[in-house]
Amino acid sequence: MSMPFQYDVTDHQDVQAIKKAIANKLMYAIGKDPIAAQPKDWLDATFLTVRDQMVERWMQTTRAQYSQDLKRVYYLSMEFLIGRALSNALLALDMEDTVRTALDEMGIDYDDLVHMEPDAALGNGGLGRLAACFLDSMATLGIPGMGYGIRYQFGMFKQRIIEGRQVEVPDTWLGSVNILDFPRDEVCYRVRFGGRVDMDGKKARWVDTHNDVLAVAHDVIIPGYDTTATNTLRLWTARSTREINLSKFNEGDYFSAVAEKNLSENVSRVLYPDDSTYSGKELRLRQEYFFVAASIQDILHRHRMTHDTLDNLADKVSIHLNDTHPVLAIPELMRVLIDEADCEWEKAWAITSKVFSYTNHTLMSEALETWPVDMFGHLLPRHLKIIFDINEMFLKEVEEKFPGDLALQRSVSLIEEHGERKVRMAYLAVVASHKVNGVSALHSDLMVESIFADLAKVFPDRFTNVTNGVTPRRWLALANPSLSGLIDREIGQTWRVRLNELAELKSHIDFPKFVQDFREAKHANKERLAKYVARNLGGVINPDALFDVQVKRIHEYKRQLLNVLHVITRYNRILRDPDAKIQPRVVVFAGKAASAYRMAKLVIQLINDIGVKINNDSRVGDKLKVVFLPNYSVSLAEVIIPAADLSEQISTAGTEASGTGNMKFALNGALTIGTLDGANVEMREAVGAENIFIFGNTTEQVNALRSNGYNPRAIYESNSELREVLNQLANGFFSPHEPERYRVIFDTLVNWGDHYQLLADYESYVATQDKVDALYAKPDEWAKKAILNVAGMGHFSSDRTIAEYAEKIWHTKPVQL
Ligand code: 26V
Repeated sequence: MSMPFQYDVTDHQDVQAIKKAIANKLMYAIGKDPIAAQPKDWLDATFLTVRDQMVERWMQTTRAQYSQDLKRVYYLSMEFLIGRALSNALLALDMEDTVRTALDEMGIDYDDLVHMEPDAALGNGGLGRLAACFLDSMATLGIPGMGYGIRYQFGMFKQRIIEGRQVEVPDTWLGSVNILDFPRDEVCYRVRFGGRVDMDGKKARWVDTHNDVLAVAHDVIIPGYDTTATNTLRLWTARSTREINLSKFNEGDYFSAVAEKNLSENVSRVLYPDDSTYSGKELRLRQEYFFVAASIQDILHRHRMTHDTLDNLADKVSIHLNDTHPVLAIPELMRVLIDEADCEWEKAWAITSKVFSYTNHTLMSEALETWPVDMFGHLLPRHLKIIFDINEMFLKEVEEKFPGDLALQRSVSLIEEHGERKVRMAYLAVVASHKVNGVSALHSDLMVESIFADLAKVFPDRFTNVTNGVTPRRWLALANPSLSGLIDREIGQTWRVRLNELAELKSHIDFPKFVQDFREAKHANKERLAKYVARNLGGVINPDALFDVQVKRIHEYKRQLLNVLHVITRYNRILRDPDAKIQPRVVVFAGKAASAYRMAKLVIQLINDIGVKINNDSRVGDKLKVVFLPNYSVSLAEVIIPAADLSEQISTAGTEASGTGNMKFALNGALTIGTLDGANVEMREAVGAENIFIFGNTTEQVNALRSNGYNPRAIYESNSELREVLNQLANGFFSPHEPERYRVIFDTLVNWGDHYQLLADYESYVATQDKVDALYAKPDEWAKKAILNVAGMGHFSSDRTIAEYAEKIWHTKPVQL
């Protein structure tokens, strides 16, 4: 097969060819004379050059996927936190050295250039980053997989810290030109809203819709690592069906002329609109329908290009629901099959319930989506009717299996009946999917015992576990060149695609030179982070101190506050006995708080306040520093995680579904201090209980305390070190200008029940931190345990995770290239 390329793919190693290509792009695509080009122009020119290489592979893969008529996986997600694309593409294509040299010869610094690229921050946290790791693994394994999501004009907000407080700033990541994606103006679908259901005999029709909007595709190339296999992330952007209202424009009413356009295009404007108001909530529902309606039309269109029937849809298509946000895809597929393709209900249901699978990512009740029936019916009347019909059919099935059990029927109904009637999206997902999985062994068990207990009675075989994983390409090879170079030297390079090979490092702990080199790699990463801190915050941190790191969304259940209680405890100990020998530590925090989450924002402010106090206290010096790094993101994680000695994974047992940061840290040679929560449980098995610091109550103990009466005040009264810390919060020790600032934290913990049981775990946490210090004082022993952590992370590659999904859930095979 020969195609007309600008340059041959076999030339890609050739520095001269790359130089020429970049110079050409600079002139002919960007329109800049190299003499006048700005750094951003060089970035774009380099990007375009590399993109050309990806496009060839992309087209080959697409052709092969069609000709082999493989089953495709569609991963529907409201969030994709893909981070920077250029360095990742260069790694995947093995072009980094060539491009580095080429740029160097043109007087451009490679590292400066790749770091200019803004992150595509189309997500919040774990769920969105997991989706990005999955895309990487699907491409690398050759699974014919495609992501579908929304191309938010403003993704996750940028976090600034002003006077210790989080301030949210819009992230204008799209910038002036965007060359990451290919706009597909011709791939455009109408998405309808509102209207009513018209019954024509037994046949329903959705009519009189208004505020329709167009969904236009933008394709992002997802290169596989060390393979020609290349997949697509298709992101939808909203376009008005009418550019401007000409008659209003002609009347001189310019604002109303474009108002309608703006209104309908709001659908892809922001990630997580403020849903404290009716219109905010409705916008979110609109977003969810917008992206799944476009995706379903697109999926069916692609199917019909090579098949003349929808009867075999379930053999050729798997649609995976990343949490409940895309669950409207279920009634939408039913609607299209019944109303537009004239399927009988039974047949439509048979197809639909084979096509879908669903992952639950949290047990937090506030994150379980429900929609008021009234709002739903206004926006999507036909879908509401379909959901009622599904519910009727489902409750009949329940009645047949458990005759007369009305309590069970009420409990599993898709409609919540007490108070305002609501549609339970998670239940709809369970009823319509052939498989439902949790994201760690513990979470999958808890899911079946708690939120889905009654549904599991009805569908005992439907529930399964697939433990999360992370891509070793981004999270070790890209983020940590010092360590990955060392590993290459020891065991070769193939761990990038067979992460289990890291187990070979176990025996290498007996080679003192390797242990020494490992320590030096960690030190280099700590210096890199120290430089980042100096440049961005102006503070000095000592790379010889223990780097103790907690980076993740700020949430009460993740218990950043427990970490803070320990930090203050250390501070008090230093002041009490200034001459005592203590292990110097730098405690690093980063993470965003949801803009309406008061308590989480207060915790950020507290961290910054204690930082000011402790970091400027001359009695403390290097013994303790507290750093809050603003604007946590994928790219910042790539700098922080490789520098960590200690990884804080300290959620209340039973609350963190899996965690994926925990895996990234251990893979980069940090030791974990953690509770038996989420994937920490499986990590302990993988690295050995002697190589991880586990503390605190188990899920059973947490639950027992909750049901038998938990008395945090008694703990406060009986532990003098803890009492001192909590009193300091209550009396304004860290906020002398506003002594009442942290009173609410004191009350939450001591007087209002301490829902996440920080006080219950405090003593065990502090005692375990003391053990951390003791081990750190023996650098070789510490390093050996850290190496055993790296060596034990093979299981936590997202390649393993995706292979499990492909086998157990999607039943799909890789493309042959
Ligand atoms: C819910 C909400 C509700 C309020 C508005 C903002 C918002 C944003 C996201 C969500 C869903 C959060 C679900 C989530 O991210 N779960 C995380 O998923 C990770 C991947 O499976 C897992 O490792 C984490 O433990 C889990 O918290």
